[in-house]
Amino acid sequence: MKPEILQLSPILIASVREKLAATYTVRPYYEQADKAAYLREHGANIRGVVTGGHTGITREVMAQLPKLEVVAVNGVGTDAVDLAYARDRGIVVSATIGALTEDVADLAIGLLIANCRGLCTADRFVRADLWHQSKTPLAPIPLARQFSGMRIGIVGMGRVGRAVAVRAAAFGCPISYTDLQAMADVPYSFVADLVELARQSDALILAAAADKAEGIIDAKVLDALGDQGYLINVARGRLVNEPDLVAALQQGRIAGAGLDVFVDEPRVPEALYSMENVVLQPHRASATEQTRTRMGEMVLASLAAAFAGQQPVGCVTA
Ligand code: 8YV
Repeated sequence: MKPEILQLSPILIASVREKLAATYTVRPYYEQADKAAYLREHGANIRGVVTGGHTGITREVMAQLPKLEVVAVNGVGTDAVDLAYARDRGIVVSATIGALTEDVADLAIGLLIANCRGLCTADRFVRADLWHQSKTPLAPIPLARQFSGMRIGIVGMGRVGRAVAVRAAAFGCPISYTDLQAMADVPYSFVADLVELARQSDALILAAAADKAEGIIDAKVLDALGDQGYLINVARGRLVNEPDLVAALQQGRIAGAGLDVFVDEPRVPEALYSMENVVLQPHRASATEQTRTRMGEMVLASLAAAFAGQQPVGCVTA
């Protein structure tokens, strides 16, 4: 009999879906209207879970899966999984570590360039057929902020932070960073205090895990970043105090923001919709064919390893 898998979020790559369905009995929890009833019906037989980084799995759901052996996260963040509870129960949790680093770093730089160069505003200008109507070409669009050479402050010098730094350095950007401690193996300046890092930066790029860093980007940090500064978030929405960010943008206390993640996805603060100085994405940093295929293959490998009694690559509960 095929092991039963509870699927908590969709998998967008057909070949991965096919392999999953060929090897396991897949129970698409995320599609169910009555999730509690679905768990009552199938929970007792579930041996594996597939979920997304942002979705994770609650302790309450795990508690209803008495035979659960493995949670394979189709993402790198495990902040939405109760790891202590999983460890206590001997449930293996794995993440797709390393598979999405390049894409997330690419999007961070893309968001910053789009934001400070006003790409979306200028795109809307052309689409609205305003270009040929204006006497002075580009007159209604303010001049942009140069990206090359910007002082970049990276919050979290893990895999993604490092990949962002390599890219920004290629644009001639001086790099500083903050983390729990200085890293001996990176050539960038360490600034222990986040407010000080913001003060020294033209753009802050968030690449930190959210587990113990909820709301670290607040009014104080944003004011230190200042009215010429940009905030880019490709990590987790809850690193940012969202009302503080909205107020800072509304009042021109920072220059702009590029956001791929939000506190309560898919809800986005409505005030952002009409702002020209923000670029918004629906949590898409890892959403390329190549990366999602790699991630899906890692999920399949994690399930196979765990059911064979081996430790999956990307295991975070060892
Ligand atoms: C993914 C993420 O979009 O990796 C993560 O932790 O949040 C995202 O990159 C998500 O996990 C896709 O399922």
